[in-house]
Amino acid sequence: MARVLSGIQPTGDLHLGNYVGAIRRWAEQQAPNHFFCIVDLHAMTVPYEADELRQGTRELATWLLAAGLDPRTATVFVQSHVREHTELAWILQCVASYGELHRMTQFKEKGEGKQGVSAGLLTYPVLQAADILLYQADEVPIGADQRQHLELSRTIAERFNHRFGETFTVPTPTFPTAGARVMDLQHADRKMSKSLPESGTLLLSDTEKATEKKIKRAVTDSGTEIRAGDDKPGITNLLDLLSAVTGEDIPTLEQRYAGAGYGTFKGEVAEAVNAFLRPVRDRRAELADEPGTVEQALHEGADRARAVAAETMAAVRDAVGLLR
Ligand code: ATP
Ligand code: LTN
Repeated sequence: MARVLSGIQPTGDLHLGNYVGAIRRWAEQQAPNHFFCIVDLHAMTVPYEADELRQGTRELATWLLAAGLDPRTATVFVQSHVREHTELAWILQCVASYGELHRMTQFKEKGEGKQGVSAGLLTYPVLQAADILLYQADEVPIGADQRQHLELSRTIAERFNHRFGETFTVPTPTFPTAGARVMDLQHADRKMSKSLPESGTLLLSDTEKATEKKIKRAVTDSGTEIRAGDDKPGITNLLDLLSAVTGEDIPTLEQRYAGAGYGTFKGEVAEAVNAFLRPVRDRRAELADEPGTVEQALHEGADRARAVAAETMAAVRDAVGLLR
């Protein structure tokens, strides 16, 4: 059975894109050799507040469990709780080259033209490679935006194996078939994003009322027809969204809403999204009242992750010539 690892940063509130594009798939396919890492160390590469990081890490863990990740099945853990991540990252920094890190699009996007860019932002993808290689992951489920980072992880693994002998599994990225790119409700040409949490972003933490309001205010197109097409980006988005949450295909939905007005359609999309998120939101509210459950899950998760990570690190230390 394939070993799976993925990671998510504890930065900001989760939105429907994160859920549909990543977390839902993690939960649906979870198995005992699947690892999900809350990458708090990655969140330190850009300016942040210490209290918010701590709070965000707890919050994200709560949402992951609420979304159905079961700590009795999969391993959910916090990156900084397993020290091997930073240890391996250093060793891999001596394998990766400055040039290839400097060429990463994320570094250019988040760093270019800014003052006081951290060295951590440059070495970010090496820490990500360490996250993956420590667990000898065969598969890494990610969104399309992470393709380049995964390519670098593969390069680092291959270079290390070539130089020091077979040590790491070379990981393969996997991408979702549906919901890989949920678009912003106000800007139909831009992906829904945590960094632009405006009225076009549907947050998991929004109330049902707020969700409804955002959907009712979503941009629509001229005309009255409910159909998908390049000339109708707003309605296409809403149809995609409805399809992602109901599992019905677009032609079926187009047929159902033929002749219906935008208002009725939006009302039904809002209802479907709220119905879809209700169990997750309810479970999240329950978990908020039992912080011990989340803490316990993270504690056990770290223990399980550590056991695997320690084994890999022992082999790495020998391979690179560190004295036992
Ligand atoms: P930021 O806006 O800060 O870049 P983000 O919203 O893109 O954050 P990440 O933490 O980078 O979120 O990503 C977590 C996971 O969610 C990744 O696997 C990513 O591919 C996926 N994801 C993010 N946005 C979307 C979206 N709009 N549609 C589908 N999947 C998404
Ligand atoms: N860079 C990723 C988060 C991330 C990750 C990982 C994803 C850190 N380590 C390991 C997959 C595997 C992001 O920003 N979404």
